[in-house]
Amino acid sequence: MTAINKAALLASPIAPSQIAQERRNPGALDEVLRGLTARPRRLPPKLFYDAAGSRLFDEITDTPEYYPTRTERGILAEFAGGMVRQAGKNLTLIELGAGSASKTQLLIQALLRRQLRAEFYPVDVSSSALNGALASLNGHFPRLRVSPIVADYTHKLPELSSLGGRKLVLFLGSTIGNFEPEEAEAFLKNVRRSLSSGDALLIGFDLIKDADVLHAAYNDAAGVTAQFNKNMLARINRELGGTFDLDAFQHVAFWNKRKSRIEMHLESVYEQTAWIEDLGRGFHFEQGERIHTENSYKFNMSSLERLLRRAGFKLEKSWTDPKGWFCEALARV
Ligand code: SAH
Ligand code: AVI
Repeated sequence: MTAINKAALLASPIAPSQIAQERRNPGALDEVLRGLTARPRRLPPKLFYDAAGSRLFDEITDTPEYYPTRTERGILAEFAGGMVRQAGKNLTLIELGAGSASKTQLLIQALLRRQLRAEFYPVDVSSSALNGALASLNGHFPRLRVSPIVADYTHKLPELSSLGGRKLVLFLGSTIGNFEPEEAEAFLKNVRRSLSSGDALLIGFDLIKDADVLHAAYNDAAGVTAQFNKNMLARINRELGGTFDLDAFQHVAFWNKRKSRIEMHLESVYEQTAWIEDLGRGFHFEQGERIHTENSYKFNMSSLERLLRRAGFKLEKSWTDPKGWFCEALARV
């Protein structure tokens, strides 16, 4: 197997192996300060994903309650061949927020049935997730060249236009739902600008469903989602010298039907002050005060089509599962 363990030189990327596990993280300081001084308080979901958070996300996907990953995997297992065929010939794959890229293997397999060689550029803010992706691809696809890119895709998208061949950008898992609606549109416009005519986007959308199913998916009985949520504070403790007591905050997740989103918060169990050494200040929390850590928007066919259209993409074909819980959409520039 020759998955190439080196970073592609696209957007000043850093090879995963070069990332030192540092306690201090100056890049996160501004965002943490802005978020914790805002009212209501909030922290950006990308802060979930250090090594521990990426591992916890993968554990979430194995809980019986978290249906999105296994539902999307089922759709890919059945239709990957048709998706790749629809996207076109001689494809280069780019995956945004690839994580461990476990479902992507189904598309890679389908692609390598149609073309002799392929290039795969998984992009993620989490170097440990990309290392995991490399490790699991390693040995399976001798005709695939893998070039991981550690980057925050909201700051700078890789220079996709410099890549050869027709591009197929993957954005799986309904990660698009973690953006606010106007951010999602701006983000997809940005993706479109970095593509050429004929290139395609394959994007997963979690669909609106029974409130109990949605609620359970973000409140699993084993408490993995709660740990994932609290990892945000654990990470501030590790990397910014914070003193957050993880037992003094509780995981709160609920379906907000009016806004069509699951909201995740961390709620202060009692009145307390937490310090962040690198910010040189404390943050006071009243009992019951919350930090809003994530929204996970859910879609229907018309809202996802509208989002794609506003971003300059044309929905060409879509695939769903028998229950109609998740939708994989192929959109063209
Ligand atoms: N696509 C995978 C993983 C989804 S989890 C799946 O479908 O299972 C979301 C992934 O997006 C994580 O791996 C996280 O590290 C990554 N991510 C979140 N915000 C990001 C950002 N701003 N830039 C790059 N990657 C990001
Ligand atoms: C990555 N993203 C689509 C997940 C979601 O469902 O919104 C993150 C997650 N949050 C809690 N559980 C999983």
